[in-house]
Amino acid sequence: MRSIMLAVLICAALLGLAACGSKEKVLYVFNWSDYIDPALVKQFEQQHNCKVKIPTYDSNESMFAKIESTRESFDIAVPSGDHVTLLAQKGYLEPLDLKKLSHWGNLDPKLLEKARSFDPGNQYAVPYFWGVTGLLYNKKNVPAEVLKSGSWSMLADKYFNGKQKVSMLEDAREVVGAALISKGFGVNDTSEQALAAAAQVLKAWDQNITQYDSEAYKNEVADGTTWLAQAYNGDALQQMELNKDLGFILPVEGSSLWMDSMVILKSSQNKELAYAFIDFLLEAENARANADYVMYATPNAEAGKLLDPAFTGNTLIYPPAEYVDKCYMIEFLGDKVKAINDLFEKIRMN
Ligand code: SPD
Repeated sequence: MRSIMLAVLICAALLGLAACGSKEKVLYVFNWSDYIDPALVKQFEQQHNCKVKIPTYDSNESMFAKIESTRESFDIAVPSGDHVTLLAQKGYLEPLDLKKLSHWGNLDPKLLEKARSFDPGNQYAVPYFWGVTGLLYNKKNVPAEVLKSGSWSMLADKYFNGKQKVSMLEDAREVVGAALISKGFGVNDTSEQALAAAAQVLKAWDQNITQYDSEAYKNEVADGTTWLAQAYNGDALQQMELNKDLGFILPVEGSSLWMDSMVILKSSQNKELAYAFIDFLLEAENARANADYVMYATPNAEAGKLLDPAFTGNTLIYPPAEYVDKCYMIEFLGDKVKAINDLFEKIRMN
């Protein structure tokens, strides 16, 4: 009798262990919205018998605030370069073990070098996509006459006065950056002279701006609620795929330039799965499919070889070198960023 009971107990314990072992793991990837191909996520879930949850954010600032308050909630995040530096300085990032990223070699060495400007030694960040910021418009609503300057200054065009049809991103670095560039300064210039010039421009633009927003405008430019919107290039191109009346301008004065990267949070409870996910996205064919879906420029050189030449030849995704020369990488500014944030708050709260 005693041996039967013992056998039952052992079986129950083994079954329990098996049930625990087979419990589906959940990977939390904190990402920008519209920034990953859902088919790839599904494929990874099937391959790894896990669930990938992708809570989203619409600015580096909100991503950072959330990570500060609930760090253990996420395994991977996708900050822009300046915020990679900030997260690393705060000690929130896991140093990369490149032995666990078998497809790291697919990354373009030139872009890895660029990434070292915000992540010395490529210690924490796996470049994901890079891009520029410009102006999305609806041809049905904005006459060619207004668009022809190709300049940031069209944000202040009198055509829009009193119409409540213009928006800019909810992104201090992008909004103040655009104003700085329009006055011939770089996006990282926090000198008094530069910010005073930017403040003047922003006041003029603000008369036409209805909202500072990075999400709603995507549908609103298509449906005519908004006629002209500052936009990240890939987000604009995703909308242009759906609506042939939309167009996108890279302003003649130049633009901001940024690179978003995947990082693993030190507090992640699922580091092995996080590595597997990043490595999966680094595989050339997966990186190709992802770029094709999100319409941003990939830093994955092997994926670049697989992309349609119409994609890599699209100058709104891969601007020509002479345009890139007029662009400024958004850099980490430490405490100096406060002057930019304060100016943005002052303008939008006005
Ligand atoms: N929907 C994806 C948006 C990606 C934007 N990248 C960040 C740019 C920050 N200046």
